[in-house]
Amino acid sequence: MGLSQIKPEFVTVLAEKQVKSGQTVRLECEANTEALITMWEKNNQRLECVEGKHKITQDVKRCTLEIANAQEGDEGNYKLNLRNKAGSASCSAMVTVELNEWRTVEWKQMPMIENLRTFKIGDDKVSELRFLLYGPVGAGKSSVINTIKSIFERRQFINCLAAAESSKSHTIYYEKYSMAQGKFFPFAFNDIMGVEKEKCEGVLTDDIISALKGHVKEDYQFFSTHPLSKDSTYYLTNPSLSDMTHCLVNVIPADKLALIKGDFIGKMKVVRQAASRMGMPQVVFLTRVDRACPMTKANLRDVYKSKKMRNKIHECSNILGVPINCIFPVANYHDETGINEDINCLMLDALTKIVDWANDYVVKCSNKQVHVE
Ligand SMILES: Nc1nc2c(ncn2[C@@H]2O[C@H](COP(=O)(O)OP(=O)(O)OP(=O)(O)O)[C@@H](O)[C@H]2O)c(=O)[nH]1
Ligand SMILES: [Mg+2]
Repeated sequence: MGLSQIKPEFVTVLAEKQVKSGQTVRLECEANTEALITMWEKNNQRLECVEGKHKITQDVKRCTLEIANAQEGDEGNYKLNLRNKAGSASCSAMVTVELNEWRTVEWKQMPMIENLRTFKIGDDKVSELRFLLYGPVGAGKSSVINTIKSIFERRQFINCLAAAESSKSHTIYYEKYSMAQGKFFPFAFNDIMGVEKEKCEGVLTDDIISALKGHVKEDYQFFSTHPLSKDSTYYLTNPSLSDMTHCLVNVIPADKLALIKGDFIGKMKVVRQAASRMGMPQVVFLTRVDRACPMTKANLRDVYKSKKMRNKIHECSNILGVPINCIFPVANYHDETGINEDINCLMLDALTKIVDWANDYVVKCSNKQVHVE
């Protein structure tokens, strides 16, 4: 029997490839016989060879496909079909191309901590920059506060009660968590009741807007049934710039983006419009990244290399209408007992930016006040 009559089989098969963007992918395998007709496919379609990009070679029984300068578009399932008069065989492999890091983070915490420690607010009358955390129930608002406080205290902080998973908000009081240690770290975070899916539950939009304007006193208990009344002892009639929120932080769980819709987005838009009218900076902390992306869970430093996270950030931007550069994926302490520098750095990177933006807002407002006086 001539060689060409042997039914083709693979002696070695194509192997899955994961390469960095720009690298050359080399797919190769060996058949049991020569003089074969070969055909390469990509995603079940005949591969259209592009000069300078694809190079197909056949050296006796060895078949090779090289893909130069791999880019995202080169990803896919590559299949090699072998054929002769005696029969056919095929094998395939996935090619994935890692993204180049599309945002960089300084993975050293001390320079960022030092920078925040010595931060000077642009108006002497404002002792703390105030951030209001706002978002769905169980988004990780309280956990963000615990994580930031843990960074500054250099030990795990759990006073801001984070809850087990539930559909009802665990946080119901308006509480302020100051980061200040003496005159250092002049930042405060207000924890607030979560927004629930149902119309009549969770924090009311009017109350959030009152909190942005500085009308809500600490320890006020939120009610889903009625907003804070102007007659209440918890209503601050003439808030100063220090009482106001200086940056609205929308906290959104990356692993539950699909659940954020309808009524809920409507509520968030009203709040965001109110903040926009005040000229207040607004950002998104995209939490629970470890639950949303296995690559990020395996190594937090890959968060800006992960396509999944990039897609989540784009999806979040589309849903909420917040620009991409105002969306920060963050990880919170949740099951760790020790301090983790990567968790700290990702949070500090976001914090460093929002502190500057909140300070710009304070300076803008205090200039306006001076102008009016
Ligand atoms: N895996 C993981 N879990 C997180 C992360 N952040 C928060 N969690 C968990 O998510 C759950 C809800 O977190 P909370 O901080 O209580 O959320 P919240 O937004 O304050 O919730 P309410 O006050 O009830 O509205 C808790 O079980 C946290 O441990 C994170 O980055 N990764
Ligand atoms: Mg909470």
